[in-house]
Amino acid sequence: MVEVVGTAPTSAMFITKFVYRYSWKTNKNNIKLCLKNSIYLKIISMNINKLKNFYKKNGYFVYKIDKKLVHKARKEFTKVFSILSTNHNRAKIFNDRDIIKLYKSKRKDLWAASYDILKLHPSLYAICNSKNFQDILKIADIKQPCFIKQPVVRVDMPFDKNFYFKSHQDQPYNYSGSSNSITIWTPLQNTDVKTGTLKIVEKSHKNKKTYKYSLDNKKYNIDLVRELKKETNFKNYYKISLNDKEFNFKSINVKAGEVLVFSHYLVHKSGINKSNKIRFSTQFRYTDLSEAIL
Ligand SMILES: O=C(O)CCC(=O)C(=O)O
Ligand SMILES: [Fe+2]
Repeated sequence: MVEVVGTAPTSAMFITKFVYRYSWKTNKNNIKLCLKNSIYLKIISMNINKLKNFYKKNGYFVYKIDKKLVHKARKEFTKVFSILSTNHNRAKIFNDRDIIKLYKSKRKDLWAASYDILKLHPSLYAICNSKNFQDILKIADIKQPCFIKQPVVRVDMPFDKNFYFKSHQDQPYNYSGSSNSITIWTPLQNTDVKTGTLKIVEKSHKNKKTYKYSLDNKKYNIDLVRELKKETNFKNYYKISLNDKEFNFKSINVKAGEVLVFSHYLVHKSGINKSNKIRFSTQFRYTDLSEAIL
């Protein structure tokens, strides 16, 4: 059975290796949603100084980027699946339905191989090389930006919970990064509760506190950094969770052409994709070299 790893908040090297190893083997409705989400409307219309303050206080913000680049990346991604499929004498791939068909077929390995190529695709780098990203890094006060690790792509298939991330902070996975490190979560289509947008806990980045994890909600005593530093294959990271009862989660409906930027101390979790489309997203993680402990 081929095991495919969608993605992880991977940054510790061994987890990255783990992902590679296994993956090769193996106008109306929107307006309604916006109105419901008034905090969202407030953020999206803020100027840079207001956003800086909002970010300091809440640990996240939403920012507009070039929609064309986002649409292009999604198109190019579909093309990657098509090229690999036709290279192996299979049908052309035109849309999400065809990708889902490939995923469910005997040639899931072609899906996995395509997935591995996505994070290397130039269209992804066109997004993060845009002027908007420079603005974002300024708002987050990152003076000498550098990737903590290679950008990640998630391809969340409908109702596939395998790669669902329970509540966590990114910081433990990126413990060598600067304390002002950020994730720029970039969906390649509109996201909402149905598509499985990210759920975040406002202000949970405060005091740079890190929380303990638990397996199966038993005892909240797992120090994730310590586990990761052991460099043993800590494969449980998909199964562990912070104590959800401690936090008040909020879904942020991020649209295509927008990004959700958050501190590595902010508590968040995945939303499940309950739609019949694929939820593509990319995660750019930045550290500040001027503050990083390397
Ligand atoms: O996209 C998701 O569902 C989770 C992503 C995440 O936790 C992250 O990028 O840090
Ligand atoms: Fe995360």
